[in-house]
Amino acid sequence: MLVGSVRVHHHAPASLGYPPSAEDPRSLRVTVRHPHGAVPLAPRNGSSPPSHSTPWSLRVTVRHPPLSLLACFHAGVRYLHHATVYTSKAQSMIARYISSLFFVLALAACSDDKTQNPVDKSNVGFGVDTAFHDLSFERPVDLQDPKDGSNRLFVVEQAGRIIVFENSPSVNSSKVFLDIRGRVNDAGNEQGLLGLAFHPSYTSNGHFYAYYSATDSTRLSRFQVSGGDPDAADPSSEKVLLSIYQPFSNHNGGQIAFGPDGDLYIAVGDGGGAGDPLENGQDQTSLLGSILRIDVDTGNPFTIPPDNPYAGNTQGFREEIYAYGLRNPWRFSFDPVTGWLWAGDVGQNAIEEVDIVESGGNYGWDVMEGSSCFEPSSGCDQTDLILPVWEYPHSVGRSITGGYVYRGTAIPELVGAYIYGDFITGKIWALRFDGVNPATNTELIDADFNISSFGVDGDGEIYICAFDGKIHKLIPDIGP
Ligand SMILES: [Ca+2]
Ligand SMILES: [Ca+2]
Repeated sequence: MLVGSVRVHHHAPASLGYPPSAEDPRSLRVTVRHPHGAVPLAPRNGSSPPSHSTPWSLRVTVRHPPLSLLACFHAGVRYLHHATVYTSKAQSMIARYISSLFFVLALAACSDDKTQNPVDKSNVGFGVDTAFHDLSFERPVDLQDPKDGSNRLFVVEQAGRIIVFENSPSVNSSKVFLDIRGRVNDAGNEQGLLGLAFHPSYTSNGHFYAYYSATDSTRLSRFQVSGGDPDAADPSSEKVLLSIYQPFSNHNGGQIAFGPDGDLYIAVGDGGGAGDPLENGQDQTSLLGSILRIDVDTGNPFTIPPDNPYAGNTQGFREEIYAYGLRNPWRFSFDPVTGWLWAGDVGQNAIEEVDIVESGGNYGWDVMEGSSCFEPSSGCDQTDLILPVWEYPHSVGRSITGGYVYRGTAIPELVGAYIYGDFITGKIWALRFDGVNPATNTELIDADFNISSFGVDGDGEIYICAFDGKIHKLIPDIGP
């Protein structure tokens, strides 16, 4: 599975900004491609001319491009001079380049211990506090910040309302931003208005997206804020982008979020019923059991990003699919620093899992539940299946609620850790994973409420949507 890759070009454009060497046609250009874009490394001058001018490139696949590689780019750049050879010596260059790459990886992994060590609880405890004492919500299932500088938060109520209020602990009033209860089917426990995403250019275009259950399908729709009131959406502005038939009432997915690439990602469950009876998880001709990716800025109503894994395929696979083999990825998020897509995939009988989702990845369901064979129950073919970076058994929790990588400032011990929880038990954990070494997991809190979702405000602080009707906030607990 291609996640990231390294490309080496023997012609470096001047635009790289490493004068004067960058203007030298003998320079190397090295970029590390991540799923969401390229990051330039360093051009490097040669000391003798290449023997011919045939362009070449080299691509090295890197699974889970290490977090530490990003963090240590600049430190690692100086070691890339090992890659400086010429087109006439391409073979030796490749060997040397690969070894230098892994040298950089090893260096980087060693130099950024914080990405991997378990969260340190020796000096600080962790707690939750009711974030807005005077506000209560009915089955809140999502919390979003529009990133428009307005210091407002938006909470999604499952029955079909979006509530807006000032992000202040003393706030004592809220407004109904959108009420589409008449269009939303929330008859089933997992049905309703499930996800909200503001367009990255919300400030200028006023577009936001909602994912909800209709009669026998789930819909992805675009709405628009009203012309005169920033606290009121225009319910008549709905434009349906996707309508996905749901054979059962459960496993509808729900998260929608824009990635760092500006595309919209949509979590879709396997269609429901125990054990994926319709075998949607492994069926790429079905949108079910997948995370989808679409470009909402071009086309009508959208276009397929050209680098989607099945774009232009001739096998009948759905081109919207970004990754598949998922059971019910109820919540996923992007780490704004690494660009990684973290998902919590709700398990069947035994195992809850955390996945880092890659383009074209097959996350196993229902061949596997977590790292165990499911169908068949033993001896399953695991070829090309991507296993979770973390999982826990049902003795620990019974329904994972995916969260966010903490990038706030109030709790420095958690920076870079993936904060997630369990709907049933109320436990909240911090998971660290650097893309290379086994993940480490630390239980932070055993809360006494059902955790339906997490959310992040403009400061990167983490909130918890709970079925006690309150929004809670993750806080450092200095203790008695
Ligand atoms: Ca099945
Ligand atoms: Ca899986």
